Amino acid sequence: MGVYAFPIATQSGSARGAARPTSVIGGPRAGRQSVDRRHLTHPVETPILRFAESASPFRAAVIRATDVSLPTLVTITLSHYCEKARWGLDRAGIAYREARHAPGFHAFAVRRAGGRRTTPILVTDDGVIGDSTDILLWANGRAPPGRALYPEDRAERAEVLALEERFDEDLGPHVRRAIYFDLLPSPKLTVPMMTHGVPGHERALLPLLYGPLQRVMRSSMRIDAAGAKRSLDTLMAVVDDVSKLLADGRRYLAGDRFGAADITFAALAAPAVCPPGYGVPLPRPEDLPAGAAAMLRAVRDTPAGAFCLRMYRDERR
Ligand SMILES: N[C@@H](CCC(=O)N[C@@H](CS)C(=O)NCC(=O)O)C(=O)O
Repeated sequence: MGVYAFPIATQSGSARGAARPTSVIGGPRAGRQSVDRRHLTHPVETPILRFAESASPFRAAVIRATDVSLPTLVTITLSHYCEKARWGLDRAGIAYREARHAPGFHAFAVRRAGGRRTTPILVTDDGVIGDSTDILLWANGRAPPGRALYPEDRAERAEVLALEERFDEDLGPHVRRAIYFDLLPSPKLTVPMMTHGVPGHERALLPLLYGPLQRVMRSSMRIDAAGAKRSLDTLMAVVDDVSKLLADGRRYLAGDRFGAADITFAALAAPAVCPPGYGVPLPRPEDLPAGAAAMLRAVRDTPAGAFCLRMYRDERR
């Protein structure tokens, strides 16, 4: 997991303040003391952070004297683009808090935080960032030495960005459609994943709203048998290309260091591979419906599938 900055005493600030855009990118937030948090790290799971996010009656008084306005990552908890952003922030050593939401409910949170429609969005003192690649680039600009996500060399960086773009366009949406086609009919599998870490009212309401939500998801993502089949072909073409790239024995997709291309491929392929260590516990292969189980075997049996599992095992920290 990542690190977070230990709360620092400032004049003002609130835990919730982080969820509201108060400035535009590039403009420093008025009246706020600028503190470089990069060297003030602390394990993310600490009593003070749990306390800061709790409803304790003592919290307000403490918050008046401390600044816990970390960047807030607003997510659909299960989303693989959100997993990409989480992984990038963790890897770059950026302190942040995550506001997880169930699909459907995310729309209110995104709107409230100043985003457009999709998650992830990152609310920072620099402004609201509404795309996973932009979040990784922002994190890269703030990463301490040794934790960069992109190479400094222009040509190498362009290669990473081209791979990232390909995965964002040709892998992410197709993995999502293919897996939802098989999983949406099984709320027993999907509801626990969709509600992992979300607010209590969303967890309580999602099962009741599951029918309409499923219909909206099916129509907005055009999830049907023909679409799922086309998506499977498209995603397997990307998987084949990645397997070819790996055939020369390279350890990472671009250059000799782990980075944004590896994060993007592994995170966006993850719902088809079910690696241990994903931000939400994914089903065990033996619990998957037949179609999803066949896809998992097909992807896992390739060098690219093995690469995804290795990235989760060795680099998801
Ligand atoms: N290009 C965007 C894609 C993000 C995306 O498609 N997010 C999906 C979740 S996987 C989403 O928020 N969908 C909800 C909606 O469209 O309302 C990125 O990289 O951040």
